[in-house]
This record gives sequence, C-alpha cells and structure tokens, in this order.
Amino acid sequence: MNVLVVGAGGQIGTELIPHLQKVYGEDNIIAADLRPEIVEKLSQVSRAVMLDALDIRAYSQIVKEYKIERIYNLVALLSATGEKNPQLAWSVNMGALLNSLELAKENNCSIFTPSSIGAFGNDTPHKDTPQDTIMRPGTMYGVCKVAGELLSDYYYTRFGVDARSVRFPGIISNGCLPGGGTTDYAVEVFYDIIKKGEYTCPIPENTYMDMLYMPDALEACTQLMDADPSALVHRNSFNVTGMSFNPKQLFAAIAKRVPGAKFHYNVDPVKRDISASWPDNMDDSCAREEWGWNPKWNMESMIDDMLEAIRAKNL
Ligand code: AKB
Repeated sequence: MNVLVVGAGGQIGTELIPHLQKVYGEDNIIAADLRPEIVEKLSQVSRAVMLDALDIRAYSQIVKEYKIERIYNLVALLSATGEKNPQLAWSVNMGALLNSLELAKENNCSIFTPSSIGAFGNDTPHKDTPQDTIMRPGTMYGVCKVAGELLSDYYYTRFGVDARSVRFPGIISNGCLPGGGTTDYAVEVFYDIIKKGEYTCPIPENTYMDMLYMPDALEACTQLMDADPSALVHRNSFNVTGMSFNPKQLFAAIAKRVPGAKFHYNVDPVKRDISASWPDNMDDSCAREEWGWNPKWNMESMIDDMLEAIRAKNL
C-alpha cells in the first residue's frame, strides 16, 4: 500500500509516519509538507517531498509519481489560530480537503481526514455527546470540520470515494508540540512542569474536554482505514475518545507524581469560550461497534508515560 501523508510535519504526522512505516513498510510511505526545513527533517526518517496542498497540479503529480493508494490529509489550522485568521483557516482547511478528495476520486485512493470535537458547539449535548446530534460549532475551525465531514460523505455517496474519518479530541503526545489548539494545555503542562516546575493554564479549572493519548490516536488512523467497509454505518466522522478530565483533575494527578509542582491560571477568553462550547465527554460506542475501536490509555497511565518520556529528553 503506497501512502501519502500531507501536512506530515505537525503533531500527528510526525508520529503517524513511523507508525505507518511499521504497518505498511518503510518504503511505501511518503511524507509531504509545505515547509522546506520540515521536509529536510522528515527526509531523515522517511521518503519526503515538499508540497503545498493548495497547489492541485503539484499535488496531482506527487499522487501519480508515487502511485499513491491512500491519502492522510492532515493539513489544518487549529481552533485558536483559526479565530485569529478565519478566512485563512477556511481557505487552507477546505482547500486542502477539496484537493485531496478530488485527487482521491481521480486516482482511486482511500482518504482519511481528521475531524474534531471542534465540530460540536454550544447547542450540542455536552454529556455523553452522541455520534449523531446537533453540531452548530461557533469557531471557523469547527465550521470547516462540519463542512469537511459533509463534503467527505458527499464524495463517498456521489463518487464512491472511500473517505473515512474520526472526530479527534485533544491529542496528548511527546514527539512534536501541537500549535494553535484549545486542548494544547494538556501537552504544554508536562513540558513546563519538567522544565520549570510550574505551569500557567489558559483554560478554566473546571472545564472538561475529551483527550486521547497519541498511541491510541495512531491506532485509530490505521484501524478505521483497514476496517471492513461493509460494517461501517457511519463514515465521516466517528466520535473517538480515550479519557475526559478538567485541568484541576489533570494537575492534581501530576502533582502526586511531581512534588512541589505549581499550577496557576491565566484564562484566555477565546480558549475559554471555545472549550466551553465543546463536549465534556463523547459517546464513542459507534466506533467501538462498527470497527472495533478500543483505546488502551487512560489519564493515569498517560501521565506516567508522558513524564517518563519528557524527563528522558533532558530539556
Ligand atoms: C484543537 O484544540 O483545536 C485541536 C482539536 C481538539 O481539534 N486539538
């Protein structure tokens, strides 16, 4: 299986590349990114090419040259960044998706594009958020995610494109830092506590959000794409979650393991409003029933692993 990962230099891509190499073979994975310095870094671990996903001719050439059979489209401006420049967020997020779907159609590729808890909004039921429910997000990022889910389903029903996706919650990882998201606090806290012994949080202490540890997120990316299509009732996009907590609970659990760690709050009003509009915890039973989703990591095991991995970096 020849797989192209577009937007490969971000938080998910940098860890998805080695995961895909293990599953489908090292030579079959092509990493693409817009930034030359990132392509240079990616080329040390993978076959790598420079690509602006908005340039459909260049994108098409790469899909044809490498005989691509599956596309992971990870190009996105995240929720908080999107509120700083909504027009740019729309043109990048939707432009990359439309090009990816068109090329998937022309070249008979399957395609995975992450959706997000950001697809939900204030009117969504916040507890046990159902798979099929009211969406109406209040951010440009969320508007793109809902539009992207609909567009991907449209390409499936209208053209038969094998498009599948999950609604990722905040992803916690220790490879590459996330950037511009509302859930980033749950990653940043580990770096600051190890480096400085203290962390200032932009999210109110009682705000719950769903989270997922990276190893489970990577499993979702391959497990859903390799699932038997006849078992899929849904496609774009499945609720998936590994844990739900608020900052106060996360910090108390970290403090038990790092004596003397100090936590402060300086709430960012944009992130406060975004996080308040998202689910407290999603119901991911459709993913479990339709393709066997079964995450392994919970908050406690994730914290132990994150602390060990970040301590080992000797920052
Ligand atoms: C964000 O916070 O914007 C992302 C997401 C939940 O999609 N991490």
